[in-house]
Amino acid sequence: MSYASLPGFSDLILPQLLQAYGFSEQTAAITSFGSGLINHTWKVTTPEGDFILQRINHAVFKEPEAIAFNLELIGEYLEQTHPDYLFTRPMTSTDGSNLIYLPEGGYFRLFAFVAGSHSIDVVQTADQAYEAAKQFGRFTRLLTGLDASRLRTTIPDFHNITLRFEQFQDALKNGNPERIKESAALTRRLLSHTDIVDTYNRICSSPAFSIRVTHHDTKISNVLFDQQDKGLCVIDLDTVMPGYFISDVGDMMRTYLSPVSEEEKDFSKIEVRDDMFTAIVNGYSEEMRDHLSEEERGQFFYAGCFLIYMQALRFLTSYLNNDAYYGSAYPGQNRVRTENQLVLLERLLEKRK
Ligand code: GN1
Ligand code: MG
Repeated sequence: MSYASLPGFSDLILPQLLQAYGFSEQTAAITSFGSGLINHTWKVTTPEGDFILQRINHAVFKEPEAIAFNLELIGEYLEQTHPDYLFTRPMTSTDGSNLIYLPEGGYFRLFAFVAGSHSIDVVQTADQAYEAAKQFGRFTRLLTGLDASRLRTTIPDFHNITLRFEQFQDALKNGNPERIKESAALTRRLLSHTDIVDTYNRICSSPAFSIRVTHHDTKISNVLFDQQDKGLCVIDLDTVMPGYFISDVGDMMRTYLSPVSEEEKDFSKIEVRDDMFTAIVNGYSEEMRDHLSEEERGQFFYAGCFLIYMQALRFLTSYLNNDAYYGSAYPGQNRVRTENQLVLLERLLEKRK
């Protein structure tokens, strides 16, 4: 067996996992895979085929069983109603479990690697944005017949911006005093957009906005594409929960509109590409048009503002709390990411007209 970069793991964990799924240690090769910050992912290559192994971040997902439950429920439903949909369900171990717990390693699951598929890390063309938006819309549409309230909530209040705002205010009171001082100008800029929170509260109390099965992590790397760059399906379903469409559309806006990511330190490179905005609206609407109410259809622009603002709040909250939750790869990363998201929000708001 060969492994490459397995941070934090003793040499004992992976052999145990391979065994749990019935693979031979001698012939399996494991490499780190993807760029997610929360869960860790590996690709497992074996003579029987390729697989994706993932460790669930238990600090973030307090009840990994809730994820396993949701995937089973959705998997069953899709098998009955849309058997052609490519749904990436966790594989069962030799003892019939779809979630493995190892006391020294945490929670793991394994997926078959979808042959012939690839993912994209950065949106380059509007066609890619369109295809991705269509896939996220399709996922929600195919599940409209499944009562979303049957799903378990894997992260409580994940996209509740009212709570995120409260957490930010709490960090302003109880966080690291030096960081609070240093972030005063950023804080002022953030506090000038609280109308975004007010609109969210109106949405929550409006009967025109429906709770649906929502993905909640619609970055482009969570879509599988075929060799012709057509979307196949969505992956990374841990945050699939009941939610509003603004979450999925908003996170696409947040991550596809600008040619540079949330990590970019040169804020002059941040811009809002009109063709990406149109591609997201068209791709998502292609699937969801007949399901969205007129009021919902009027909130595509707001969706972008909502998600970008919430992310800025979450990054600064993390920074003020000494990088709790997100961690940081270099000092100040979460402050830089906050300002990046704030600039993106400002650029988007300039387009309102
Ligand atoms: C986290 O680790 P990753 O990239 O899948 C976060 C998202 C944020 C994103 C920002 C469970 O996602 O909500 O948008 O970081 N996921 C969780 O980089 O908190
Ligand atoms: Mg994720």
